Amino acid sequence: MLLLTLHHYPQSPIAEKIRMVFGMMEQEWQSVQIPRIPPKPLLMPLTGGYRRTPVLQIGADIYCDSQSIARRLCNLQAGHRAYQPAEKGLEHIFGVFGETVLFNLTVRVILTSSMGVAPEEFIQDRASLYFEPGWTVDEMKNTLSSTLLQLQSTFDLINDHLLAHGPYMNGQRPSYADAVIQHCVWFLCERWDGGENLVKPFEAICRNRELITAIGHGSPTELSAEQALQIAKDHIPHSPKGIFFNYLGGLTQGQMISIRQHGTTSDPDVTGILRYLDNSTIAIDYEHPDIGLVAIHFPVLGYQISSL
Ligand SMILES: N[C@@H](CCC(=O)N[C@@H](CS)C(=O)NCC(=O)O)C(=O)O
Repeated sequence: MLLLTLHHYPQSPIAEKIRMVFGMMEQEWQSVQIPRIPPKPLLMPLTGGYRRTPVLQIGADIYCDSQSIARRLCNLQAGHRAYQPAEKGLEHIFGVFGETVLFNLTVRVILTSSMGVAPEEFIQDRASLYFEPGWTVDEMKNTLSSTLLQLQSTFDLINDHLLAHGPYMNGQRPSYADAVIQHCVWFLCERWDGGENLVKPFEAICRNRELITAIGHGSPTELSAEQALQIAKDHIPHSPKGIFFNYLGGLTQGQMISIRQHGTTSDPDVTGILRYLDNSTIAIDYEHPDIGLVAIHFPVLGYQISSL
């Protein structure tokens, strides 16, 4: 049985979401630390150029983006502890809300309040991923109070739900949806000195935070990036091939395509041969001289997929 390997760094909130899910799954996993900003030379052979965090590796199958990681995990036996089968659809829908609304607002607060404090190179890099092109420091600072109002409004919705149905989003058992909330609460409280005060009035969210924090991260062991590359080299991809999508937009299995996170110009295109496509997931075959063939998996939602 192949171990799960997470490529990440401790400060990454989106990696924290996956680490929380590992905790719910009581999962053993291997932890590879990657740099916080490019270059990431020991990650690129696995991801074909995708530079974001986290990335999950299972042998020579590589899962980019927390959505595609979530979908892979929920199909594992232990995944049922974090994704009750009957709730899977709602869990993923909530995951999209988490990324597009909750995380977006949170990251704006953290980055804006880090301006002039965190290294300029870091701010510039992250702003190119999360802010609109042409953003200015003044504009971000002027809109901070409105961003905070929106964030509180989002917390209010979640808090109401937890008061009525909690202590977990799904009722009596922890699940992915709790990690979707709590990685943002964690980010806010770890990295912004106003975080604790902002969250405090939302009592059901705070209770949920205590419960999710107590679950922990499962059982990680350290692995070097070189060892992770060797694992990929020693394996071939095991994920299925095929096309299972009604509307294909002209795509055919075996053709060259490129994939990029939607809505940013600073994420590179990842190119490879279309291996698999269904309503939620797309995978390409990608060959790197150092490690041979890997299959790289992305979510369909949120990604720009183009024929070459
Ligand atoms: N849609 C992606 C977003 C991932 C993302 O933006 N992660 C942040 C870290 S929390 C990142 O990649 N930052 C830049 C980096 O690590 O190079 C996902 O859900 O995994």
